Amino acid sequence: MTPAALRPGIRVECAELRIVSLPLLTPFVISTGTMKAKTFPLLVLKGEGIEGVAEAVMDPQPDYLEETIAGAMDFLRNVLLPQIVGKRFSSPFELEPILAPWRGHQMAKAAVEMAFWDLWSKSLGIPLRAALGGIGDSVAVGVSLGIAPVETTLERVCEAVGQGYKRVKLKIARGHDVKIVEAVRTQFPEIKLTVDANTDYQLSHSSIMQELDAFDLDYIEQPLAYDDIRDHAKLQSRIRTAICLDESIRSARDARVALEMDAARVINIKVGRVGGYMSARAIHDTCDAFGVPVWCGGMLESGIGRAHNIHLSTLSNFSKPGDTSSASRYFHRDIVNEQLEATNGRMPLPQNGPGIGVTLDYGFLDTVTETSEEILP
Ligand code: OSB
Ligand code: MG
Repeated sequence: MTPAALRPGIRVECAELRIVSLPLLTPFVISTGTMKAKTFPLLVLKGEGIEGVAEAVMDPQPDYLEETIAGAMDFLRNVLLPQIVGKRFSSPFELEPILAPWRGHQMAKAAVEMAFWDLWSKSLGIPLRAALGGIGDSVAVGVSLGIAPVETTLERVCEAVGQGYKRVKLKIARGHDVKIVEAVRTQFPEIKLTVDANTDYQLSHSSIMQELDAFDLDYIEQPLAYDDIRDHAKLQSRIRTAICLDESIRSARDARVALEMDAARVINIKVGRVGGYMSARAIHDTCDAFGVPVWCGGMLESGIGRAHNIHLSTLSNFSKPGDTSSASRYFHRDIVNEQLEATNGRMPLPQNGPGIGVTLDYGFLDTVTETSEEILP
């Protein structure tokens, strides 16, 4: 077989960019706000009769990180896609000189890179997992439960545990922390339990984090500011529970700095947040070198993003359960033809063809598409 690098590659003939909106079955509440629908840019790169697909994970408003859908659409439409469409690339690595010079916009860049990885692996006839270097046909997953009253939370935990999920993550916020964790831990003494504060605390709240030490949490995710690493190191020195960073890690350099400072002992990788698969793999490898486990986070993605997440999670250092739970927990109906469902806490790798292994249900997609445009050379 000819080495991939010597093959002619694939020409991106055109791009289709949509905004899609799917209602969520249950509003998802975190410390920064409530999501009632999942609205996202969907990108299809087309070439040589093949389609590479990805979704972008920024929110309409800059409440998780700085990017917004409006800003990303402008950047994709006017800057990134015109640099890609009409060109031939022999591998995703050739996108780097186009993507790297632009500041920020990790989620927009990731969408382009991810769609191309899908297109490229399809052109090679291999699963995305194989192109990325992963192994296995399923990945361990847990659930992420939004902020809710104690009774509701206990019911949701009970349901997730009954379904066999490998870990339960509770969203916390100031005033909604120790009591809820205590209630869940008391009723479920054995489960793997974590919390995610989505940046709601400051170093002055260290005593609350110290109280959480009593509940044998696997980690406390992103307690402090999204743009901080240093204070997380101070906090880590004051508590026994591992800190897991999410929002604060956008690059392999961020990961190295955080691990050198002992600001985190676990890292959540979201391809969108870190600017694509090359960056995600670099973070994965950096963590591996430090002996630090990673896991794959989620952004309430549709089946497209979910499929990407599952393929990424097959890399060897994804050794803690990820957030890619069953799509039926989020949506009445998905935009892909394949139903992505976990059984007994394992999500099977979608394998309906090469690449991401899922296919768009165009009939349904059209009914949930708010805008659609084509970018030609
Ligand atoms: O911090 O991981 C997060 C959802 C939206 C924004 C931020 C986060 C989340 C989740 C959901 O935790 C994970 C999922 O179920 O996709
Ligand atoms: Mg998080």
